[in-house]
Amino acid sequence: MKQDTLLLIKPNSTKKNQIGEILQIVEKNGFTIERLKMFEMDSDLADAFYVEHLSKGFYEELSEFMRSGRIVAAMLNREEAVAKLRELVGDTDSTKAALGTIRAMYGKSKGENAVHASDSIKSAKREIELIFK
Ligand code: FUP
Repeated sequence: MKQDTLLLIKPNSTKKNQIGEILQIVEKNGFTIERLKMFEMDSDLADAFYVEHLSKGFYEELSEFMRSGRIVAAMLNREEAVAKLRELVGDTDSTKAALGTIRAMYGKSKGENAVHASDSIKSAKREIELIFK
């Protein structure tokens, strides 16, 4: 079934001029870019986007990182988009991500992991609404 998911290219990657390369990988893997947006997160948007992590010890660092530069959001469509994008993005911790995944290629650590990919159809709907509203 065709579905939409959300990819965020995080500030560490936009700073290194890796937007084009990452979008190219995504397109080569069968995803169609339906919507695209460049923006900066403020603390309200970071709180809303990562609401499940608000009470975690790493949250302040996560929020600071997400507010440290420009972000590119891409709404992507393909068959089984949510699961396929998670597979292409790799493990949260870039140092543990499988060879060939976007996080292995462009990420540095668990925090600075280059990209975000929605983890379920429900999250994708919520995140797309939040970012593209
Ligand atoms: P993911 O779904 O792979 O993006 O991972 P999570 O939803 O578990 O975490 C969201 C973001 O919080 C990660 F991209 C990085 C950050 N994080 C940390 O910095 N430390 C942690 O221990 C867990 C997550």
